[in-house]
Amino acid sequence: MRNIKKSKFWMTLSLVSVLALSACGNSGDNAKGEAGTQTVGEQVKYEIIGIDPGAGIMKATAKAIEDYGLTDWKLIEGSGAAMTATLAKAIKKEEPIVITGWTPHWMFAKYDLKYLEDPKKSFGEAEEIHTLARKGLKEEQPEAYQFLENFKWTPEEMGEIMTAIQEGKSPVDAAKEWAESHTDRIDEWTKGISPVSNKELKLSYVAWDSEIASTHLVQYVLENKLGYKVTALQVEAGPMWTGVANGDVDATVAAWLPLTHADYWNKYKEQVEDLGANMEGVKTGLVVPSYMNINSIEDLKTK
Ligand code: PBE
Repeated sequence: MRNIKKSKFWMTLSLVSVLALSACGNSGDNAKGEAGTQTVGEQVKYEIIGIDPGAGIMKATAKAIEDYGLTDWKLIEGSGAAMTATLAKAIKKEEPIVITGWTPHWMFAKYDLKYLEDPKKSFGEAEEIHTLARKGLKEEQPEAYQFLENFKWTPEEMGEIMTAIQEGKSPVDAAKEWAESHTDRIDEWTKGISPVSNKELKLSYVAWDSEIASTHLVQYVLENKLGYKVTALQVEAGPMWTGVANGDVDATVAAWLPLTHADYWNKYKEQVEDLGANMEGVKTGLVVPSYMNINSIEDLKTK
């Protein structure tokens, strides 16, 4: 009872200040907000919490902002880690937040989240993660090439490694433990390939949680089953592609196609070899906590 009375008091008080503000000719959004009817945009300061600027999802989000006429909205640059930290804070306080999100990602197991519907398909449709090799790898490192060509897994499998890392395991340990408990999968990918002795191999990846998981697993298999000495270079998205295109890097398992990395693909498709999808059924988009009362990107404009 007391609480209710108290909040009535505050409501009255804030109404008074709303009136006062209106009287000053300073009503508009602010007044609307204080009366408890803020739009989603007002609630989140028109900010979409993004990740690193080279990520394809940033391009797709910029396109969504255009496609849906979200003229007041800004896309905030940061990193995958900064984005999940901001998300964790918002969820803890049950505050609204709009992020750039993708699947597979541990955040969907940890929090109750939803993708905003994307009727204009700014984030594309059936997305896949592809393995790319440099030209010449097939002839020069046929064992590694064969494994990379065989390597195909599922979002659920990757999710297991991601969750282990999120819960505190190092990426190296998480990959090792996954490999040790899924020997059937490792056997399928390496079947008939004779191990090499200490040949070097370079992989490139970006510090996205999904790619940290996949690259560490691939590194583990190459090193422990096939005798390679692997350097996994953690770089930005641009250099990840450029490295494979100019031959400095042997391969990457982190190319999101056809849409997410379309710009990189169009630039480098003649200089890389596409080994096809290592994972199907992946997705990118705008993601919000399920407690938010919106369902579509369109609602960012109208609600
Ligand atoms: N991602 C995760 C990447 C690809 C992997 C969706 C953040 C991107 O947007 O480029």
